[in-house]
Amino acid sequence: MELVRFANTVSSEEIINAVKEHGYCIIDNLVDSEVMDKIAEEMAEFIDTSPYGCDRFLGHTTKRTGSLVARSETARELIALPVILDAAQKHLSKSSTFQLNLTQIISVYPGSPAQVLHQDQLTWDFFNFPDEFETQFNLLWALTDYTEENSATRLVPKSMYAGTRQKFTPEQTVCAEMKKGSVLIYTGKIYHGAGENKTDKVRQSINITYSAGWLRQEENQYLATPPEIAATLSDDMLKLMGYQCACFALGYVRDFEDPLNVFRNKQKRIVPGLNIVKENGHDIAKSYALEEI
Ligand SMILES: O=C(O)CCC(=O)C(=O)O
Ligand SMILES: [Fe+2]
Repeated sequence: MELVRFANTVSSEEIINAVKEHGYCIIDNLVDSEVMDKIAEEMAEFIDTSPYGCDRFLGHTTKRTGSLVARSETARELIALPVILDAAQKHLSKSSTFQLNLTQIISVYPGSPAQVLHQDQLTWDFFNFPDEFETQFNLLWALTDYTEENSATRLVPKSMYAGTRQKFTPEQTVCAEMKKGSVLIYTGKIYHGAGENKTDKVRQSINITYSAGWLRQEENQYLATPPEIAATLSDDMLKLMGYQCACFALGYVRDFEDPLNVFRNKQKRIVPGLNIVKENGHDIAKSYALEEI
C-alpha cells in the first residue's frame, strides 16, 4: 500500500486533512539530518543511563529517554516548529488550548519484537472518546533512518474510528519507512506500534506528542524541567508546556492567578476574555485575559 507522504513544503492544512482522512502522514526531510545529529549528541549521556522498559508494551529491549525540553536545546526547536504547532492547534481545535503532552527518545535495540498495535489515547484510562473529539496530535521523528527491517513504526491506515480494544493483523499494517529528519504524524486514535528490529543496529525516534489542554499530560512538564531551566524559556514555550490555564479555569494558582505570571513573579489575575459562548444556557469563557492586581 502507498504511504501518505508529503514533501517538506506541505502546509498545516494539508497535514490535518491527511490525518483526518488516513489517520497519519509522513513529511520527508522536514529538518536536516544535522539537527538530528545534534539532538542525538545532546541526549547521548541520558540515553546511555536510561532503563529498558519494564513490560512487553514498553519493550524489555527498548529504552525511553524523556525530558527533552530540559535536556536538549535543539529538541526545543522541533517541539516548537511553526508548521507543526499550527497543525496541532487545528487538529485539536475542539479544545480551546492544546499543550505539550510528552517528549521522549525511543531506542529500539536489535532483537526487539514488534510492539502490540494500540491507540495512544488509551493512556487516559481507556476512555472511549467520541470519534470527532481529537485528543492527541502525535509525532515520531526519525532520529535514525526508519526501515521495515529495523522496526519502523507500523500503522493500520484509517483505523482511527474502529473503537477501542480492536485487533488487527500484521497484513493490515503499513510500515512508516522514512529517512532521518523525516517525521511521522498520527492521531492518538490510530492503531500503530513499533515493528520488530531484525537488524544489528538500534532504531531511534523522537516521540513528541501534543494533547487537548484539559487532559492530564503524560510527562509531567513542571517537574521534568527544573525551575531554573524553565526560567530561561520563552513565554510561548512555557505556555505550551502547560504554564497557562486551559478552558479558562484549569490550572489557576492561589486567588485565581495565571500560572505563567505566578512563575514569572508578576501580579496578574485571570479575567474572562472576549470569547464567551453560550452553552446549555450558560456563558462559558473560551479564553481569558489578565488584569493587574
Ligand atoms: O517506537 C515506535 O515505533 C512506536 C512507539 C509507540 O507507539 C508507543 O510507545 O506508544
Ligand atoms: Fe504508540
